[in-house]
Amino acid sequence: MIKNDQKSSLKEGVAYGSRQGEMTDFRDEVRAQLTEEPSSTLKPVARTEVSVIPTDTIAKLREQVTVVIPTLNEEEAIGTLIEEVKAAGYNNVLVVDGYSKDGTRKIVEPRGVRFILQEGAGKAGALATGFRSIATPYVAVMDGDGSYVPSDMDRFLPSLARFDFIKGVRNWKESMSRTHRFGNYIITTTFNLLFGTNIGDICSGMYMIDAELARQLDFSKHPLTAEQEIIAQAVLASAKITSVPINYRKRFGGKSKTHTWRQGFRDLVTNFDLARTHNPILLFSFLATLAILPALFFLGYALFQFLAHGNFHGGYVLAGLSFLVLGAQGFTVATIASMLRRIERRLLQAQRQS
Ligand SMILES: Nc1nc2c(ncn2[C@@H]2O[C@H](COP(=O)(O)OP(=O)(O)OP(=O)(O)O)[C@@H](O)[C@H]2O)c(=O)[nH]1
Ligand SMILES: [Mg+2]
Repeated sequence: MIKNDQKSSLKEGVAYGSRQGEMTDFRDEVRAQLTEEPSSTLKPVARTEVSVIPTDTIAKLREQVTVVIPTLNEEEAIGTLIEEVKAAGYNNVLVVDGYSKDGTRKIVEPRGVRFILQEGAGKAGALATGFRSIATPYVAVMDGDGSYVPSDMDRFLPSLARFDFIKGVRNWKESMSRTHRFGNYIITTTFNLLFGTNIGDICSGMYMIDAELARQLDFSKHPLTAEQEIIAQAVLASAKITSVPINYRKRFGGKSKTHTWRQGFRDLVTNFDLARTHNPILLFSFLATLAILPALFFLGYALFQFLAHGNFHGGYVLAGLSFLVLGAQGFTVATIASMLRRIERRLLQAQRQS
C-alpha cells in the first residue's frame, strides 16, 4: 500500500477541485469504519464482500477519485456519459482524447470537465497520459462509449482501504455476444494460468487503481491491449488486487474500435508475450505440461488396441511414455515456479508495506 506521505509528494499532474498537496487521504478513516478485518496480505487476489461504509465517507472518497475516460470518436456517447458520471457524484473527470475527428471535443468542453489530448499510441497511450495528469489519490478508468454504468464506481470505494487495484467484473449476459463472452473467457483463463492468479474479467474496461501505483506501471509495449498489460504489470508489481461485480451494457452509439477475432488474437498474443517476458519459467513449464495431452492420446490408443484387438503397439507406448515423462517434468517445474513466484510476491508486498 502506498503511504500517505508519498501521496503529497506527487510531482506531476493537475489537481481538480483543490490544489495538489492539499488533498487529504481518507483511507485510514475508511479502514477504521470497515466492519471486516483486512484480509490476509498474503492473498494478492481475492474476491471480497462489498463492505458498507457511511454515506459521508463515500462522498469524501468520491472527491478522491479522478475518472479517466479515453475517447476516440465517441460523440454519440460521451455527453450522456459525462452527465451520468456527474450525477453519480464524481466531479473530477478527465477525458483523454485520441485526436477524435468527430465532435467529441465540442461535446466535452462545455460540460466543465477536463479534456486533454493523449501522448503515445492507442488506448494504452491515453491511459498513461491520464495517469500522469491527475493529482487525486485514486484513479477510476471507464470507457467513453457508455458501456459501463458510472454509479457502479461506488462499489469500488470500500475496497480502496485494503486493495491497490480493483477490477470491475462485468455482468455481460445480455449485452455481449456469445463469441465475445467465449473470447473473454479464454483470455481471462489463459492469463490466470500464465500468471498464477485468479482475476475475473481481464478485459474489463472499468477499474479503480491507487494513483501512485498507476503511475508506476509501464504498459507501453502493447498499446492495443491496454487492459491486460495494466493488470499484468500490477500483478508483477505485487499490487493487492480484488474485483467487484459491475453492470455492462451496449455502447450508446458510434463504432467499436475493435474487431472481435483480430482483437481476441491480439489479446492472447499479449498474454503469452507478457508471460514470456516476466514469467518465463512458468510459461515454458506450462507448455511442457501440455505434453500430457499427446501422452494420453498415444497411451489411450495403445491400450484400446491391446484390449480390443490384442495388438501391442510398442511404438505408441514408447511415444506416450516419453510425452508423459516430459509432461510430468513440466508439471513439477511449473509447480516450483509458481511457488517461487508466490514467495517473491509475498516478499515484495511485505517490502511495500514496511
Ligand atoms: N484516447 C483513445 N481512446 C481510445 C483509443 N482506442 C479506443 N479508445 C477508447 O477506448 C474505449 C474502448 O474502446 P471500444 O472501441 O469501445 O473497444 P471495446 O470496448 O473493446 O469494444 P466494444 O466491445 O465494441 O465496445 C472507448 O471509449 C474508445 O473510444 C485510442 O487510440 N485513444
Ligand atoms: Mg466498448
